[in-house]
Amino acid sequence: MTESSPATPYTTNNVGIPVESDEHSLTVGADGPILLQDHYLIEKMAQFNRERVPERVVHAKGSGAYGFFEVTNDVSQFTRADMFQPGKRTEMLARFSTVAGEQGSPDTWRDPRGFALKFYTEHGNYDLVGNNTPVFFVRDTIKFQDFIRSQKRHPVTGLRNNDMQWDFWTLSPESAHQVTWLMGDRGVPKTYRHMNGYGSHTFMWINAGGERFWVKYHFKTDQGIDYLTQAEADELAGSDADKHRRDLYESIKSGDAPSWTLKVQVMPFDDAPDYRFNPFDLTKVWPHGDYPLIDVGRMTLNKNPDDYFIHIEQAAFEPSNMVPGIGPSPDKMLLGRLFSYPDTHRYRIGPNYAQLPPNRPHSGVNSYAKDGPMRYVPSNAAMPYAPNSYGGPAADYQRFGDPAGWATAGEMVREAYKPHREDDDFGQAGTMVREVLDDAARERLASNVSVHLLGGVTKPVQQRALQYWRNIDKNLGDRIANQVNGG
Ligand code: HDE
Repeated sequence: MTESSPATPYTTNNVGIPVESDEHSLTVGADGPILLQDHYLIEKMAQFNRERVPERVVHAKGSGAYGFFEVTNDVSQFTRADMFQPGKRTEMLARFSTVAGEQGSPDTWRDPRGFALKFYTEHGNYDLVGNNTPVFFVRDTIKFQDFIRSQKRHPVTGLRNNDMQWDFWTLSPESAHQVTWLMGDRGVPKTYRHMNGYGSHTFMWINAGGERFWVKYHFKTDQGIDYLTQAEADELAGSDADKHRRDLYESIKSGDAPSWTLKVQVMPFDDAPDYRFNPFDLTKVWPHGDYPLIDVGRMTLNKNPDDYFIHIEQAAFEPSNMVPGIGPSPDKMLLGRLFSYPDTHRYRIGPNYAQLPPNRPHSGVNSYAKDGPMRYVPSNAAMPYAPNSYGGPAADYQRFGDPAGWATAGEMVREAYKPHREDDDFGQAGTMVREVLDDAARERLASNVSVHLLGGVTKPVQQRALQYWRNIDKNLGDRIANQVNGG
């Protein structure tokens, strides 16, 4: 038996009872069988078997920190959301992630990065669950599950498979814009601190007078955009798979708190029907020349969580968390996500996930929800039903009701978005290649794509992929074809 000095805390079991040993189970004689009455041993084994919750089906590998958001410019003419009112400071949580890799996968694999934010506002949690790119691979929720399966592991081999990736992408030409981002420099940020974040979807803002606007969020990194080349990323994937997690933790720990400046593009509500691109299509951006960036504020991450599992693994972001002054748009991806996230949390964490520290609003809860597994914060409501005559909470439509929404009418259909005059799948990707990238960046893009296409992609899919790139930009496509065909 080890002896402890009175100053050393003594080990207890989970209900505080001092245990007899950290090292020896209770047996009949030193070599005898283990006794069932060694309750502590059994508790220890059982607890260990239940240490994991299921990892996120996408965005499993991530890192996060707490911080605050400060308003620096008056945008109250566009939204009444309390966190965007002049002078306001709101506490927040951020989680960054890769998409396709599992929990232990390298931070430097080529992938979009998640940029999930939770703001603890006066009117409950506002979650903005975006990526480090302003667009996405598909524009309808119904294709998301297929898309993700094509990027994950092959059902037979259990291996990642480039052929599945290109097969899906080339059969889904709406992916061209996002794939061009992914295969270029932004596909592997230098660290989480060196990337921008985007709300990606179009959202609705509603001001105090009930006027509606369409809005897109851009979080510009104050550390500057920086990236890793494919060679640097590959090297780090082997030598320091947790490079980006380590970087975020250590920079905050050393007092070097990263920050991002929030800017928004605002479209007057009535511009939407005739805008040159369908403004709700997630594969499109709004060129800044049409809708310039307007300053809003700055977010700063200055506090590492004191327990990774509690605060980051159990963080539950949900695009459906929208507060008064903010609403959804007719983006079919956003609308699907409004269902999917709370659903996954109930399965992954449990139905009372909103009571856990990262998910608990700072503004208090007056909900009528009750009971269920692991519930421990009692309901504030005087009676478990509404309406009641005992002073229980009552919804206040005058203050919080949102008569706005978007106007809609029509038959039920299963159709593509109505194309606007400049809508097509390859146009914006081509503009990016020709007008945003410089020669060196175009060369890195061509090389990243051709190396990827030579990594086990079958001939017919490869040929389709070369056509896909020629559709984006003829010169770039020819350059990739030369490299792939050994020209
Ligand atoms: Fe997600 N996504 N997603 N997603 N997503 C999840 O939620 C989903 C999409 C994004 O750090 C899941 O808690 C559907 C776009 C981030 O915890 C899941 C669709 C964008 C994170 C889910 C999309 C994102 C997730 C997995 C099609 C950028 C990590 C576990 C409409 C604008 C959040 C979980 C964190 C996570 C579903 C598309 C970003 C399964 C159905 C587009 C940053 O619910």
